[in-house]
Amino acid sequence: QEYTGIKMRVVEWSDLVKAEDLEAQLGGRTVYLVAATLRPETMYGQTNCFVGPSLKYGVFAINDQEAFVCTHRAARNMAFQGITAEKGEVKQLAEIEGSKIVGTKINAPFSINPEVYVLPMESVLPDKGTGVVTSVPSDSPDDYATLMDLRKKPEYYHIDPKWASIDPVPVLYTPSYGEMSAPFLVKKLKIQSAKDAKQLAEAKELAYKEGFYSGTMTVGEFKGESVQEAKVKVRESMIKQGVGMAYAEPEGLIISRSA
Ligand code: ZZB
Repeated sequence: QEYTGIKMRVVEWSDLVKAEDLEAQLGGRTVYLVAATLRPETMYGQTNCFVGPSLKYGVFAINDQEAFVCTHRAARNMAFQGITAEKGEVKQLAEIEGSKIVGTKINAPFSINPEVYVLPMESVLPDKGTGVVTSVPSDSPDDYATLMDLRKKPEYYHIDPKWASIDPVPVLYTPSYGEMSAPFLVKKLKIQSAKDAKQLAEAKELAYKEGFYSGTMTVGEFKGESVQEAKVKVRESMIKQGVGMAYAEPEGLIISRSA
């Protein structure tokens, strides 16, 4: 899989991370949460970012200036893809539990809402992408369903309601589902919560297909262009501006997908 890695700079750590006193271990580096996405053209609609609350994340030195927060597995992949200063070398500066990262304020590149918060998502897979998922609730049914769950029960999820307060932002139009595919499909398939995994998988498939083949951008630099065209252009633009990078997942290593 060829993902786009999105660099989400830490603006302010959560209280729990602050309490850990990480600074000394970071050597003055700027820290980014790195999210892996297949939909760079939707980045205008980021409203938050997700981590798995029970997953372990590392802070990895990429060079002397920058450090990335992601899973160890992703850091290792990056080390072999020319992303780190030294090939094959994984330099972990610190370890943080996902639940502690929740509440961190980060920058969301290209988003209409440039500052967003990190929220918990139980369904984040540890062996896919970077373990960090940027959230676009207008076009990702999983993101929309999770955001609605969090808003319904903030105490239960140990979040400040403010962190989940940014509403979905329309970024593209499709003839079948209008300007917000995810809320439309969640309603249509009668999805009640993020736990309805089967229907969510179906909604995701439908949203992907319709967006890719029939979507038109309604915001951003490539407004009016097809999603198919914009996808490549937004990606290139993010890479050029230093807020995105190519990140590949080695094929055939996803054991759970084998026949
Ligand atoms: C932003 C985005 C916007 C995404 C959208 C999707 C959609 P796939 O097709 O199954 O490979 N993702 C990335 N890493 C993880 C992870 N570790 N655990 C759970 N989800 C993860 O899915 C790729 C997408 O799954 C990625 O693209 C990411 O969410 C999420 F409008 O990034 B996406 C219809 C989908 N729309």
